[in-house]
Amino acid sequence: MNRTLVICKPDAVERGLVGEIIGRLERKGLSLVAAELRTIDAETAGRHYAEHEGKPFYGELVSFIGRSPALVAVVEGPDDTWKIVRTLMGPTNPAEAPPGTIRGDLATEMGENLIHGSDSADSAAREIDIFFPGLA
Ligand code: RTP
Ligand code: MG
Repeated sequence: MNRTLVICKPDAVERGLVGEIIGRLERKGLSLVAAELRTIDAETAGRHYAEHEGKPFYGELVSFIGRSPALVAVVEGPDDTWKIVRTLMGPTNPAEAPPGTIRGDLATEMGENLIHGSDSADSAAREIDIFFPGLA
């Protein structure tokens, strides 16, 4: 089995879409290994989004991800589970995300795109270790 990190971002919790989002992952055949509602502090957000440090949207991103509680989860499935989650999520910009994807069906804005999923096997291991040490 293979694991990845999923975050139902603050907008998803605020809009009451956590069940819808996690339900889509579960219906696909993936399972929850861990899940916790938590307000992500700036230091943790900085570690999680380290690859984006220095980019114009970085400050807004860190502030958004910590503005209210998020549902942080470890999801398990077969090989390359991170890729399965990314396919279900759709592209970063909801305006370009096709219908049938989480972002395509449920979001309109780049800055409020509901869900984070690790973007590689290495990212999945690194990110799980930030939020749930030992679970990767
Ligand atoms: P995420 O990490 O949150 O799962 O999203 P992602 O992989 O689809 O996109 P990524 O490139 O990692 O960007 C992280 C988040 O930063 C915001 N962003 N804004 N204005 C922009 O050009 C821009 N680019 C990225 C998005 O909210 C994206 O989810
Ligand atoms: Mg990303």
